[in-house]
Amino acid sequence: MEALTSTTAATYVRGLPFAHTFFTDPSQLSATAITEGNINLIFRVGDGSKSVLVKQALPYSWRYPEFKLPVERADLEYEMLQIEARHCPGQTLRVYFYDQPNHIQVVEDLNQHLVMRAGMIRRIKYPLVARHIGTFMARTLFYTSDLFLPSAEKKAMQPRFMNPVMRKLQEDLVFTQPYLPHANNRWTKVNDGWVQAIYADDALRAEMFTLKERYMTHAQALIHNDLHSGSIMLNEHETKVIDPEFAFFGPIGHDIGSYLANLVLNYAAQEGHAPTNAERADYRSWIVASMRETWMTFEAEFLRCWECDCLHDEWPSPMFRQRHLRQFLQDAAGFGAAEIYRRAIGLAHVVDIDSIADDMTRAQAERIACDVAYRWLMRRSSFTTIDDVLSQVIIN
Ligand code: SR1
Ligand code: MG
Repeated sequence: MEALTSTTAATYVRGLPFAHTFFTDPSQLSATAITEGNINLIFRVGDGSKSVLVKQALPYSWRYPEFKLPVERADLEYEMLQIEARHCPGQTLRVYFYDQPNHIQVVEDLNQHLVMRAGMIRRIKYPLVARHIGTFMARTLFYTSDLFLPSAEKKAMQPRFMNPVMRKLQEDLVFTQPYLPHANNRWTKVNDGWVQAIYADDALRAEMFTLKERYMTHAQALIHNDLHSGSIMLNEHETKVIDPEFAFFGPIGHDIGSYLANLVLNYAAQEGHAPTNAERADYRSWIVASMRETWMTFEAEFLRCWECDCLHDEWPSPMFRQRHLRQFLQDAAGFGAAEIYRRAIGLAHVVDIDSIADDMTRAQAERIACDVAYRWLMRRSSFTTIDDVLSQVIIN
């Protein structure tokens, strides 16, 4: 099927049997393009009173067409959404219809929600997001790990979620290119010398490649693998995680670290967004508190699931539990560092920082974020509590 346009997206939905039960008058449907993501074509299609989102997987990334991607990623995303819905329905997007031959999903339109990244740029405080995301990560990760799944069942699931092309993309963009001179990398020009120093730092690269190897080989649980504030839609009451097309069996700390890293990126970006020092300090305090609550919720819920839902716990050791949770924390710091570096000096940046108009302020935000990344990366093996992780974030 050809790439949809605003005209053909409305015609497409009008032709679906689903449209005749969902909409009062499908003949009134019209569509507008949504251009926030990097990967898929997305349209809002509505009749004036109700709407859906139409998401089409093309054989390339729509924002970066030079990246060729398998359209079957939409099949994986659809399956992953079903798994997430089983373990954490409150945070999972509802799919109304999946057109498998054309790799098009028709999903609920979260038009009462905002992309979390956009909300954070405006310094909106979300009172429930830490509890929602902490719970989402704990449940989706625990129930797809070896701690819960029977050994054979987990091994049988792994080939289905091999997802080699999407994984290779992240191996390159997150774990390789930002630490070497590469044509894809970009940053604010005044930071030239500082970026060259990163390329010259083989100790940094060695730590990053340790994480890259762990990312590629440590099949702990079915991870979202692109869990950032652009993959979350929310409001004061509700939080939904979207876009799990990168899912594969990987390290649990990756989802946690990626999410926390994007909060750090916004913390750094407030350098250029907050109108006063007081407002900047106030929002940064909220970010740090929310990061703490996210981890505390994750830890408590993960342990609760382990305690309550393992009929035959094959890992009965309190010391192992404690060690395992500490390893997630240290991994989260390492994978979080990779996410920060790649969003500041790699290919795919975040609008939090890129929308800062003044060059010097943007450069400062890049350096604040990467300084946290450096400390997380190089000190992570000493972290035993979330406060150890957060103490590396706070600047005065
Ligand atoms: C070429 S795709 C760039 C990025 O967009 C997605 O959100 C993934 O994180 C990917 O690395
Ligand atoms: Mg995405």
